Amino acid sequence: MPPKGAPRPVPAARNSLSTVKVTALAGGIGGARFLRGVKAALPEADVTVIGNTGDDIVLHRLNISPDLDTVMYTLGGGISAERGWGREDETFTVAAELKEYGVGPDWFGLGDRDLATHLVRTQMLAAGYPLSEVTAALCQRWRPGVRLLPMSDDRVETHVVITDEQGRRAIHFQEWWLRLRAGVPAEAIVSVGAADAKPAPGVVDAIAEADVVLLPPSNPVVSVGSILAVPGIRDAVRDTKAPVVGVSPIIGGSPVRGMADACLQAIGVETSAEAVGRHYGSRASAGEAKGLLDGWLVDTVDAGVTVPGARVVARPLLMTDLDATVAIVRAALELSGV
Ligand code: FO1
Repeated sequence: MPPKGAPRPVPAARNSLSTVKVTALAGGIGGARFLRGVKAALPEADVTVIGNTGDDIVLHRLNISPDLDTVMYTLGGGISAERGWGREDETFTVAAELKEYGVGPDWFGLGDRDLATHLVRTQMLAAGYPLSEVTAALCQRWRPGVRLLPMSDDRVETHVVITDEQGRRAIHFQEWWLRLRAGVPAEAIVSVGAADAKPAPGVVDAIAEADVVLLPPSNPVVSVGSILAVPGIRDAVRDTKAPVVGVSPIIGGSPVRGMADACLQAIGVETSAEAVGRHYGSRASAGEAKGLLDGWLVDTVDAGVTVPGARVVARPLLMTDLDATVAIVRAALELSGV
């Protein structure tokens, strides 16, 4: 006990794990599923999600933010369980009518309910609201239970350089992903506009002031990579006082979903838990080589993987249901030491 009259020690800012401040850099479907586990594991936590906007696309003059919507719908209870994107109980009447007019593209599924989200976002952006305020307004309806911040209020779009019968050209990521199913090799993946983009308000602080920073099993190139391409965000992760733990999106040499292997190939990174962990790098490395990770969670089939300078732990990583996802989140938090 302190001597009589001594100032009473200030109680710790948080008195239990339940008020922990968690910040996650998330993409679409995999990231959103992981975040459901974060919310279930830490119902009282203060969770900030920095969402990827590199997938954003303008179609029919509508501003569409696929990864922000996937997180918002998944955590807000509106997501299509079957598709993992777009709305539950969805219809595609408008899309069918557009097809009748021969107005494309037909490779991006525009649902009727989903269209309302794009209409609200488009008119708010046109009125001059920044994407971060538009996202907050949309979340007023969906109440995802996390603070969802776009990585930037500036336009950053992922484009993919390919060579096909029309020659060498850059196409929008969504066209490569959905029309080509990433079947044509990506010679380069570019975050158009990133160099001039700024982190959205609150993004850098959310990383700097977190008790733990998580890299969910999102696509390391077009989701996590796009977020890190916004100047200032990579350094914020490198320099935060919070432990940084990533969860491998690759299990046994294959991506769990999506086509992360096609993206990794484009940047010359092998599709393995070890290669992705080393691609993110360790914060214990010095100088320019300083990476992002203190801990790297891999699946049990990848036990033995090493990331020099980071602690690697092997646990089952398939998010087969909410309980499995909660177990993964708990393992990541344990690895972080929070
Ligand atoms: N993914 C598909 O596989 N097919 C689609 O037609 C499709 C439409 C779509 C519409 C709105 C939206 O928010 C997401 C949509 N996605 C679709 C998913 C999206 O392409 C991907 O989730 C990300 O952009 C990549 O992670």
